[in-house]
Amino acid sequence: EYDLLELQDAIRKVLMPKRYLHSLGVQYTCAALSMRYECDIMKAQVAGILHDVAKCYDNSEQIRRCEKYNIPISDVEREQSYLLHAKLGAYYAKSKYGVEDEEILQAIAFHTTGKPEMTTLEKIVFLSDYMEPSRRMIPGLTQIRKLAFEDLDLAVYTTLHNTLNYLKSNGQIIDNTTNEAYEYYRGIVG
Ligand code: DGI
Ligand code: FE
Ligand code: FE
Ligand code: FE
Repeated sequence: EYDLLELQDAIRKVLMPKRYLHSLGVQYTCAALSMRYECDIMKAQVAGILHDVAKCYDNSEQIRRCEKYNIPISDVEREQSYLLHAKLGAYYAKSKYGVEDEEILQAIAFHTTGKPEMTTLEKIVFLSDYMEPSRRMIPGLTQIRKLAFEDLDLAVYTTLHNTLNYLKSNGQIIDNTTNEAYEYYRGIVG
């Protein structure tokens, strides 16, 4: 049903080379984690290769396109409009790349913020985005890369924890969904 070579080709055409390399890295990291957690390897790879498809648009263009397609924009998303590439990406995955699987679309839509009660596939995409091989080194990344293969929920929690600390130390505003995801995973690993 899905043609990964065709999707890779399409993504290579719309994204900058480094962003394309990142997308390939997410695709293959999704495959590896799906093997570990017995998730659908094809579905995870489709979500992985497509997850940043909307990164080809700048911030104001993302707002413009979300308005055009009636994708709801929260106050935080209007302020930090790069967050919209996740929901806009899910929209394009469906409308432009023919993905109809709701779980894949949700995994793309929530790959930046995460959300409470993620499916295994959603957790795999969220983590793969953070840990794929070409991601530039940040504190705690080495630990997360190992932890992801040992305890999926603890890795999701630790990633949210590190991301929130990073955002807060930079005075960035936090999306409700990111906070809700953090509280939820803190509750289940704590
Ligand atoms: O698109 P990528 O760079 O591959 O990764 P991403 O879509 O996960 O975006 C990562 C950035 O998003 C990272 O700098 C953390 C930031 N982020 C995640 N949740 C929030 C957030 N930024 C703000 N301002 N608020 C959030 O809730
Ligand atoms: Fe992204
Ligand atoms: Fe991310
Ligand atoms: Fe990404």
